[in-house]
Amino acid sequence: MVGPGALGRVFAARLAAVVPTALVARSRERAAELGEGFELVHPSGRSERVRVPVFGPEEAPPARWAVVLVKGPDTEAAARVAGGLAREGVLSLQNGWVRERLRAAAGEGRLVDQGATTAAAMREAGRTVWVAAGETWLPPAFAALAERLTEAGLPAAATPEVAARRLEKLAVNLAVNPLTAVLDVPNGGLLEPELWPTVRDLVLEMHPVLATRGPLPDPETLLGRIRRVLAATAANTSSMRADVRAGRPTEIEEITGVLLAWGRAGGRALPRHEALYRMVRALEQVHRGEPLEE
Ligand code: KPL
Repeated sequence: MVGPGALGRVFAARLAAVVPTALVARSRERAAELGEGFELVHPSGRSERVRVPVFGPEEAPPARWAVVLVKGPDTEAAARVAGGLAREGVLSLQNGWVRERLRAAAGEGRLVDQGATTAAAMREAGRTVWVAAGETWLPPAFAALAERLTEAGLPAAATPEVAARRLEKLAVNLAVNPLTAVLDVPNGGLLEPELWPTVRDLVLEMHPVLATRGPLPDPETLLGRIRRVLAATAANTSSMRADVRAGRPTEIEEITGVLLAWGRAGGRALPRHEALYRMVRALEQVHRGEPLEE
């Protein structure tokens, strides 16, 4: 498991119960810290101390599969590490549209692909909180890995429909992540009557552009799915809100940046998404302590 963020830890902890699993951290120092173990709070509220082997990128042993669960800006570094370790394939389950970047960085002649997951986790007061087991979709070539994930309590399916699931996950992230980051509200806040019309406007604006990239449910069905994700993760801080608050780089490029590029390629303006893109970029700067340009 390359990427020991909240979701990476949950996946590693669960997989370790059914198959030998290790985490790969960004450095040897970080690996030593994490090797001490971490507290995992299950969706039921039960808490356990988890220890899985953790390695720095240079020490990690070869593996059958490498699963990448990093933030967008770390995609290339993680794909290079994963590509060097995995004998059978590299699968990313991270947010954002990064399939081509992963393939380019992981190296030729390997099975490298991106799936999608609605599993959710967050860090809270030093603990890793597993919010929802969700569902995970993998490309058909990763069927053996899907079986292990399901055994580990993370329901997963290897399906030819993975492209549709990836696009739908991107749509959810486009509607939820930048808005929660800019407004500084938990996911459930977007269900409030004052904010839901804005979610609807974002979906209506992006739908024609996303629909040129693959199969996508109609806007009302998509809104229904977004509503369900928001209800299931109502108390959650979205990953983009968490990144902004912590002064870390966000995934705005891999999420809204990708949509805006598709809009430009098709000659379609996306003023609402463009505005959110600019606001998140400005927030990143402010939280880094950099002055905004005149
Ligand atoms: O993927 C997510 C994220 O925060 O990145 C959602 C689905 C919005 C859950 O918080």
